[in-house]
Amino acid sequence: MSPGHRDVATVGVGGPVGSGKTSLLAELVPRLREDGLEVGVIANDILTQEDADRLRRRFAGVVPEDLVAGVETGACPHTGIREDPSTNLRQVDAFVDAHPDLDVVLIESGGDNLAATFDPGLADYSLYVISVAEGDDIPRKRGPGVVDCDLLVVNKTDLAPHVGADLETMRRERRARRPVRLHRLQGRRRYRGGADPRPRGGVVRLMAADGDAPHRSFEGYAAESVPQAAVGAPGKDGRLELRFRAAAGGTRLVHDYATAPFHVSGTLDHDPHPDAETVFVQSPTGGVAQGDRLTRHVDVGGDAVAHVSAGSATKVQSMTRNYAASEASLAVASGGHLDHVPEPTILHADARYHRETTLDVAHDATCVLGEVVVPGRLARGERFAFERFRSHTRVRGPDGLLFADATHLAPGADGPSPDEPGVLGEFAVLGTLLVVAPARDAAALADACHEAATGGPGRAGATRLPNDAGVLVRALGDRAEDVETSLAAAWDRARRALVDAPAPTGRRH
Ligand SMILES: Nc1nc2c(ncn2[C@@H]2O[C@H](COP(=O)(O)OP(=O)(O)OP(=O)(O)O)[C@@H](O)[C@H]2O)c(=O)[nH]1
Ligand SMILES: [Mg+2]
Repeated sequence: MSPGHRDVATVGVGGPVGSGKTSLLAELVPRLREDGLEVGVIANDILTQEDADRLRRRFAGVVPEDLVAGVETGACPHTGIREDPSTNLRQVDAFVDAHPDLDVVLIESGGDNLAATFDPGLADYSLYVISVAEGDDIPRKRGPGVVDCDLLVVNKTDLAPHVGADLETMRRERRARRPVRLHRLQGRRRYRGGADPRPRGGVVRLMAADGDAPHRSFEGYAAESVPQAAVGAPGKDGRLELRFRAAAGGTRLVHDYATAPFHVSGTLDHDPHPDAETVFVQSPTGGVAQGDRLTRHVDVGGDAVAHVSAGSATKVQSMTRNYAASEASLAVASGGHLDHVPEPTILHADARYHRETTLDVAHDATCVLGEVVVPGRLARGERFAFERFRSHTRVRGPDGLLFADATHLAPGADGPSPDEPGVLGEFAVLGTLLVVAPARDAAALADACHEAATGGPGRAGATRLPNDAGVLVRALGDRAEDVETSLAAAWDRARRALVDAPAPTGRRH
């Protein structure tokens, strides 16, 4: 039978014994379910149902029991996935018969050697999982399993220092052929469903985001252990949750949770909007350090108006190992409004910082997102001495992605330097203000923001966002204050249009 006969995608997961195939499925499947996909899982073992039983227990309540099946190959595992895949194909058919809406079936092969590949009639796509502990020369040896897969997953990166494996070599060997993802599937907090701070998407995107590296360009850093305190240690793994709801007397902060380095000391009542609630998030530590993983969730309920800012600039400290990452997931329900306009981010020499922001807005909700990036302690003459900064923002409406915006600056790497024309040119400081308002007149809003922003000392402009989702304001300047002044003027104009009140002025400009 050819794959076209079934209306379901099949993905094979192959790899040597113990490399982490089952561990990968255990992480992947709940996320695919969260993405709204109906998933079936087949685990091939030589003589047992052990992996299938393990997965059934793990997926209890997430995947229906009859969508997790074990296939006992009874012989060399590759026989069951390549020479005679009929048992696996029958199982796929049984899944589809019982669950006609099934979207994807993941098929774990029994652990085998580097020659194992999937019959193309069985698997439309294949992932091949190897472990760092098997030696860093595996990719170079190029067995068909490694070469013919669609994605090579190099797992157990945590063991690299102990077995003397060079991750950079493993990645480089593969780069010319198939994409490679470096992973550590063990020792991470288990994903248990519900709000997932990590970004999701198709299988490949999922995997890219699933390991420690949030983006290809950070994979090399992700493999470096942090000498002073492990990733995930208290204080390095900060979490902030804020939930606002509309109440009789105006908006209320109904839930707040903060672990170091985040600190919330209550709400402020200085917003010119009569119903707004303001939270300034403080950071009692000296800034963001290597190995830090910070997540923030801000949830604004229907008709609530919230303003979240920071008490001071975020200083991203110099780094010699690993990197720092910050993820924000923001949501604004119908009729609600959020201003998320932190103080500037200052990238000290050798800083490596990844920031990921996801915003979900109801059609008639609005949000202003601000970001100012300062490339060093300018007063000390430190300018573009950081190593890498990437900020990625995705904004989704009820029907899916409205737009995405990415800034990626790597002064020390190949490619254009940030101070070249076409990048930042003669300017140092970069500011972005996203005015998200899918139900509003984007053209009028863009004109108003443009006029306001261009009155300042920096260079600024505003333009409509894709899908008429709102307005993007960019400002460039020599000093943070110049850029902040332009953005504050645009923010003020936008806020008057969106919620009929000026922007708060509690910030230094
Ligand atoms: N140190 C470390 N151990 C891991 C990692 N991922 C998985 N393991 C462990 O490696 C062992 C094998 O993992 P499995 O997921 O069962 O591997 P598998 O490829 O499914 O194994 P077979 O199905 O038996 O071929 C288990 O003890 C896992 O807990 C990792 O990233 N780091
Ligand atoms: Mg297994």
